Amino acid sequence: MIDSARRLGLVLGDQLSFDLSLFDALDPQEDVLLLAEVAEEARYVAHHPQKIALIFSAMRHFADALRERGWRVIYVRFDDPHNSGSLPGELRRWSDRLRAREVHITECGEWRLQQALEDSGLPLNWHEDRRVLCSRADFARWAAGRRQLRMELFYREMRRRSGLLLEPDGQPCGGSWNLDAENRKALPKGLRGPFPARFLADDVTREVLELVAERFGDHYGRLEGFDYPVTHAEAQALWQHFLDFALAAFGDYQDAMACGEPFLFHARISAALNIGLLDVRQLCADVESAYRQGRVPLNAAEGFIRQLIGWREYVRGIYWLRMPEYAELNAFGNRRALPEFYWTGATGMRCMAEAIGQTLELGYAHHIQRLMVTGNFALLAGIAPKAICEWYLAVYLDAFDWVELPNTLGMVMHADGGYLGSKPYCASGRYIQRMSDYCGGCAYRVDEATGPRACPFNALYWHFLMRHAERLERNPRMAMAYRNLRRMDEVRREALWQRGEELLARLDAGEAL
Ligand code: DLZ
Ligand code: SF4
Repeated sequence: MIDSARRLGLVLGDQLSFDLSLFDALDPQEDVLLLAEVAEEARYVAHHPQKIALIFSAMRHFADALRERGWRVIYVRFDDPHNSGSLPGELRRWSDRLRAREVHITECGEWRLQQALEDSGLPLNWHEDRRVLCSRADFARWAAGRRQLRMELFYREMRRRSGLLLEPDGQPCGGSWNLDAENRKALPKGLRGPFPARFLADDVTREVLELVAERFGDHYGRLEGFDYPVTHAEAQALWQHFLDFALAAFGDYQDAMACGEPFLFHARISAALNIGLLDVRQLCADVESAYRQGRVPLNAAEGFIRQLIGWREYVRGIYWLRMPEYAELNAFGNRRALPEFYWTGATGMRCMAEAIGQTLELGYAHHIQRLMVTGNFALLAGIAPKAICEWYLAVYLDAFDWVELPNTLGMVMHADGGYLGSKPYCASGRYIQRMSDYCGGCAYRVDEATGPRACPFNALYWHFLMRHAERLERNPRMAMAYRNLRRMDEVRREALWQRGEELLARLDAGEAL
């Protein structure tokens, strides 16, 4: 029975790391750590049931592991009758009850929660989250005085700072910083990803699964089949599986998509990484040694490291630099509601049905499915940024606002007007056809742009270009697209516009496409 503490330290559901800076400030003998399952975190969006199961189970396992390491831990379960339902509420309840003189916490990933804690009036001592390579202050220093923030420049800086994949003279291994152009091979027919690593539920997870089934049955997404790693050891096993069986091909097929292949050569570690079960420095070091030992090609190693120390750190930096006003941006003035089929997968567009279907089943889709299928559709269809951002935040197991918001609002929707990405990632059905085997079995025809059977991505793509010409036409990276548009005769342009209008009207009428 823990009845008093000098200091109370709060560990959040995405801070399940043994090297949290918070632990340095506390003393296992005299101080107490608090972890709490609370309704406010579980319900602020309708998280995928597997996401709640992952976080609750990983939190329970982590609390046990901390106790084994000698910490005094208070763990508040979701169905505890005294549970106040919020993290500020639990902090107040326990700091009063234990008569704690100080409350300590590692900085939050999400602005929303950080604000709620700051507004709580509790005497908080904040600690930097050193699990990220680039702190908020570091990023602000890098960004200061720059007219444009470009991922590429940030990434080079991070490569230099971390020393990853550098030659002794400081130049990048292989002579170029970014091998993105070598990450875009289409999947050869019949090539399949390795058999996925699966993790069976233990007693702790089984109890959590029962709780989630009972209390979150109203959230979209399937709970059955949950097989994610929930401990550090399991996450490490998933990582090792990727190093052994997938990394070598990851480079070539990073952007490929195939029916019935939700993971291909992707690591599926983002959820474990984002809640703290894996360490970004260790992952990068492992990938670098795989390359140096000749086990994987450079395009795989560089492509993977770019995602971690480039994109991931870059979006986190932008998030903390620009919140809270970033969340309100809507450069195209989009207002359209999110179509119902995002929550059900019931659409004749096979690419969308595949990406959404696996999302509901697994809480996972890889970056090109998110960017170029569900994201591209939302961009072309003019969905309100808040609605599509909320969808991504809810349905993906790895989604936390700091990573989801800039990726969706900035990169997918271009709603920040080009702050994060220099051009919108808009594409017609042709891109999806090139990168996947989806189009073959689709109800629509990818080589048609008008008429009732024409692939909706085609007319919506041209409609998007036409309706936003004023904003986009002068963007040099869009020049080719607008040249193609201008080359069309007026009748063709009009037919595309009409087909686009018809598709958008059907969406507005609540019809599935
Ligand atoms: C996502 C999530 C969920 C579903 N539940 C909890 C919870 O019950 N307790 C908790 O501490 N954290 C949870 N989380 C993660 C938090 O939402 C996450 O730590 C913050 O959003 C990061 O600022
Ligand atoms: Fe998607 Fe169009 Fe291909 Fe169908 S034809 S799978 S809608 S890109």
